[in-house]
Amino acid sequence: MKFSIITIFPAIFDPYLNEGVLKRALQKRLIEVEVHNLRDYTQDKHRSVDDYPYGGGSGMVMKPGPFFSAVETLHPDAAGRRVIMLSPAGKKFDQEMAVELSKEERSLVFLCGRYEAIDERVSTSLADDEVSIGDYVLTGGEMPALVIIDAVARLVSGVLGDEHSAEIESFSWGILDYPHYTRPPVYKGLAVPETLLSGNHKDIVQWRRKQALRRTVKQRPELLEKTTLSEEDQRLMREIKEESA
Ligand code: 4HQ
Repeated sequence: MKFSIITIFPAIFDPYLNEGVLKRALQKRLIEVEVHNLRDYTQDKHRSVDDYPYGGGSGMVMKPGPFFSAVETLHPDAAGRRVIMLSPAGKKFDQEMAVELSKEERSLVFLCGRYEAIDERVSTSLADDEVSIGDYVLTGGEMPALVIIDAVARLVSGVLGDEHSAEIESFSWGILDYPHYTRPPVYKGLAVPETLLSGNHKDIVQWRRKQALRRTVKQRPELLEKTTLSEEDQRLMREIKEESA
């Protein structure tokens, strides 16, 4: 899986990519990340990437030229690239999009903007997708690009150990995760739920599923609209409702 990043702050990326799971994935050549400085694709002696907005108003706008030059120079074959512009106006990134992107054969090229905005012609005529990581305003597209790369890279085969591969395939996202515990069995008077200490695997699986459903109803009920619950899940849901009644 190949990721390419275009930014005026290339130094942001190395520290994050060179730790943990992503560092190992890079070492194993399961993913490849190139970081390019947008200013290398400017023409003027000041290497300017922004200018005043047509029509007036506050803030600066990123010029289209450097983004077009960077993409066309670095990825001249349009069929081999998928250009993703980070913007709060984009489609909201979620796990479903992460799965879709993880199956992409083309290089994923991330355009990271700074300042007030990027000239509209970048989104309409250079980017294939405009993506947002959430409804808040950041100072740049660099963290959104890292968020997406992180979520996509862990879905690439071999990046997580086998211990986690079942989780990726299964239903485990769509509803919230169940609560996790480790030693000690009692900490500051707070006990681990007894089912988890029982050694009864069937009971544990059912307890976890019910907790996951309970948590989802309470904290993220809208997630349940997207999911189809099994007969067993529906039974557990009835139990949850009766318990709270
Ligand atoms: N920005 N999801 C403004 C974001 C953002 C987001 C990126 C701020 C682009 C110019 N990007 N720049 N939220 O807030 O993706």
